[in-house]
Amino acid sequence: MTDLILHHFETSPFSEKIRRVLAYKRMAWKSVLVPPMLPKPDVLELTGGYRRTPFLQIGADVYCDTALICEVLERLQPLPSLYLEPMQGLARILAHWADTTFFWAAVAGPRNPARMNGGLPTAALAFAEDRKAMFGSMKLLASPDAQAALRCHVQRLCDTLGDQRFLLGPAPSVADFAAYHPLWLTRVRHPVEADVLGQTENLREWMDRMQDLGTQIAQPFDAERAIAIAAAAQPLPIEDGPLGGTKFVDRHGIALGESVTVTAESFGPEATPGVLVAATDDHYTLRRSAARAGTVHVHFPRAGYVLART
Ligand SMILES: N[C@@H](CCC(=O)N[C@@H](CS)C(=O)NCC(=O)O)C(=O)O
Repeated sequence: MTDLILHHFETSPFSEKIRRVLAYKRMAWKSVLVPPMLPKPDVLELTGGYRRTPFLQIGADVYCDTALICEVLERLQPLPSLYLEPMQGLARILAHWADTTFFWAAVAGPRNPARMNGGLPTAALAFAEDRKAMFGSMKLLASPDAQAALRCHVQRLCDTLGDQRFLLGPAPSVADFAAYHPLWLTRVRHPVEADVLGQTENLREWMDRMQDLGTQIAQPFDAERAIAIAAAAQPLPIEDGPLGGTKFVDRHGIALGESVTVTAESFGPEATPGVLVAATDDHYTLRRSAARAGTVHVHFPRAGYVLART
């Protein structure tokens, strides 16, 4: 298998989700640290516009969004599985809830920019400005509402867990990794705000179990070498790629071969332009050319992304 290169940053919860999956599946990976805010010239060289973190690179193939990255890792290393039968549908649904509703309650509760005052250090102000631009018209809950919602969500997770080891049974699924990372942000990155976990002993023990699922087999790497790897490689033929499935599914009246953009439906308005080379039931692939990276395929999940003709 060609090397897995994860482009991520330390404090990013979505990156932590994938780092935990890689450790659980005992997969070795190369670690490229990306800036947490714009400008990100090396990121855009590979993704063509998408700036969110993390993304996974395998040669000249770039996989955006952690939901898609989990599917890719599962195909490459099926065991231990993230999608155990008979719960795989529910696991994906729960993961989607955790990556969206639950994540935003965890972020907005303790750290709503509305609570930030003018006394912030310059770097924090620049970060807040960067994120404000990413929100666009998306509205974050006000902090008290987010905190109230977070407590409800945490209680529901607690009830779902009960006395099981993981959310859907004795082994972890993609739902556990998705529910873990917003709480990791709360407990590990912002421990002073972790009282939300105060009454939830089973959830705290579950977090410890999640934390202990394997150790990282990561090798420090850098963006320049990652781009050189993309330049030296050819994108995998669609039928040979880890996402499998070549059946063209047209839901937009856009044919393969047309010039398109793919954009996140919220948070991060930057579009990736390219030529549509695959559109299956659950993902899109764009072919694009970049000055340093050469021809790359950039893959996105359908859910959560907007496809448009250019
Ligand atoms: N749905 C995306 C969300 C990714 C996301 O929002 N990541 C945050 C970091 S944890 C981000 O992109 N922040 C802005 C940035 O890194 O530039 C996923 O699952 O990958």
